[in-house]
Parts: sequence; C-alpha cells; structure tokens
Amino acid sequence: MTFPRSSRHHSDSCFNGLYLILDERWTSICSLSDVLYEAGQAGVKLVQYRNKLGSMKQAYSAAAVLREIAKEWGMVFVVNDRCDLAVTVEADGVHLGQTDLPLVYARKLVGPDMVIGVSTHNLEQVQAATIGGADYLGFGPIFPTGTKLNHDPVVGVQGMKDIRAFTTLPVFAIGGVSPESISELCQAGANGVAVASGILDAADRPQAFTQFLAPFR
Ligand code: TZP
Ligand code: MG
Repeated sequence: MTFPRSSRHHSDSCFNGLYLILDERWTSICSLSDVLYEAGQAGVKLVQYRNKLGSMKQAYSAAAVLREIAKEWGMVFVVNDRCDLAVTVEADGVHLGQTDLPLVYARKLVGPDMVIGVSTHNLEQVQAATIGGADYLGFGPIFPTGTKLNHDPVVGVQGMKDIRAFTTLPVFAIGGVSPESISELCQAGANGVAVASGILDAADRPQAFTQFLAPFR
C-alpha cells in the first residue's frame, strides 16, 4: 500500500514514544502550560490539546498559548476534535474521533500538510482510517480509563496484537496506560502510548515523565 507523501511527513520520527494528552479538565488542578514546559524539559516530542467542554473562544485562548510553548520546545502540537481550531492556531495536526468530521472532509479543511490522527477502537475502524489516509492511529481503550466518558469496550493488550498486522501506520496505545504496561504494549506492536491521567494525576510529574519515557530510550 502506498501513502501520499507531503511535507507533513517531516515529523515521521515523532510518531512513537510518549504522546502527551493535555486535557482541559485538569486545569482545575494544574496548569497545562506548566505541564507542557515540564514535558519539553523531559524530551516529549508529541502533544495533544483536548478540550471537550469549553467554548470555542476558551479553547482558542488555551490552545494558542500551548501552541507557542510547544513551538519553543520543538514539539509537534495536535488539536483534538476540531479542525477549525487546529487551523486557527496553526497546529501541526488534528486528531479525529469516530464521531468527528470524516477524514476526507477534515483533509479538505486542514490542507495537505497537516498531520491527521484518528482514534480507532476495532479492526474495521483501523482499516478504514488506514485506507482513508490517516498519518497515525490511536487504538484503545487498552485498559479501563476515567478520562473518556462512555468509551468503547476495553480491548486489552490482545486487542493491539489483533490489529497490528492490518495497518502499516504508527499506532499509539491509549487508555489507562501506565509505565509498567509500556513494554508489553510495544511487544504487542504499539509504536507509542498516548497518556493523560498517568501524567496529569501524578504527584511528581517530572518523575512521571521519566518513567513514561524510559521504556522508549
Ligand atoms: N480515549 C480513551 S482514554 C483517552 C481517550 C481519548 C485519553 C487518555 O486517557 P488516560 O487513561 O487518562 O491516559
Ligand atoms: Mg474526537
């Protein structure tokens, strides 16, 4: 299978390792800007801004600040769900769920150079996103998680093994991932792990970054 090549592939090497998810729900307990600085210091290369609750105006204000911090650290910055916000803040990418704008229309909006990631929860979705031209996939939830409400059924490590042969795209395991689960997820075929609560809930975030990054070093 061939994939269209464009300048968005300059960042191929970031589609592995730790993918930090900065979820707006945590702003009541920590500053996402602080977390992003710590991530930069720790060597995180890929970050997503996720805001399920705020108005577009609020999301824009927060994303614009985080986008600049990510740029300072050379991190790839992805906006969850919203193509319009991704374009507005000149993000490097947009991440689509199964109920967001279909890939083909998202590509039309964001242009040829922006990275598009897609959340997948079963083999059919993995195949559709692969054929549709996604740049990377999220796959899960691997384990139970409180971060996503009404999430799809937990797929376990076996779920990752089952889909791995059906896509050549980089795949991030998502949902309840801890540092201890990373090696078995990578053995199952994951290229990286996408993590929110494991880092945002940590009492010692710099230590959490070290623990999540260590298996990839
Ligand atoms: N879908 C399932 S979990 C999740 C998404 C978008 C976010 C990350 O969750 P966690 O479990 O806090 O790392
Ligand atoms: Mg979504």
